[in-house]
Amino acid sequence: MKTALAIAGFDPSGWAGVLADIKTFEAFGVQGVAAISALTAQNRKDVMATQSVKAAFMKKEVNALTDGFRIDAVKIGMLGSAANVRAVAEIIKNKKFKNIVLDTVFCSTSGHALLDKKGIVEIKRLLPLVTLATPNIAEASVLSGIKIKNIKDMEDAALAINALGAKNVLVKGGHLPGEPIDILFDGRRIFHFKGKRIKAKKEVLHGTGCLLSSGIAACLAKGLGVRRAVKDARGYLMKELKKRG
Ligand code: PXL
Repeated sequence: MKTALAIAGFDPSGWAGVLADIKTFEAFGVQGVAAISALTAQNRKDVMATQSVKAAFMKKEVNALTDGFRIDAVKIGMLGSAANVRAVAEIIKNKKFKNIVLDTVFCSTSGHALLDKKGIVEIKRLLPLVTLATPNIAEASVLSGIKIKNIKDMEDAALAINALGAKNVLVKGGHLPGEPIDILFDGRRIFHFKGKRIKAKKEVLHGTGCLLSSGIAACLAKGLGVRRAVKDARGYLMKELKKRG
């Protein structure tokens, strides 16, 4: 059985963070393990508080897992501090991890900051180390410096983030008006993934980025290519959202 590692925050409500990641890995038939980077106090509506784990402890969590598991893919989610972002870069280099999906988590769906400004600057240094980055519109705007208002801007941002080092970039368009489109740039070509907008309360969408990125990581662990992994993970996400709604 393949194994995927989530390095992410703990959301006790289970729809985001490592709980959601592990559930997703298992749904794809991949064994899930996790190193927690931050704790959060939250329910399905709101984040009340966050507390990042010390970088040295996070390294110990990963070291414990790599002594016993062969890691076939890594999903990186909320990191909580600039020190943790730097530690993850070190971990990836030391462990020579492959199939790395970086969900650039800056803010919760409810609007609570999950990474400070220094951390966001450090995230840029992680980009050259990852297989795929999955920013939403706001995150892609910050990373690329392009204020994204339409599909063309999304494509330009995907190219700009690829130029910062991410081999593949998936810019998620759900926060733009109209039918949602995600844009994948694989370093050579741009692909559009069209979806149907789900009419749901904001809280139902809590953790959708986690499900998508961990679904992609699970597919990469199984040996699928990035484009196919995005397609399958999107299918899984739609099925899960229908169950919630
Ligand atoms: O959905 C982003 C996210 C990621 N990780 C954790 C979270 C959240 C949103 O609340 O709590 C741990």
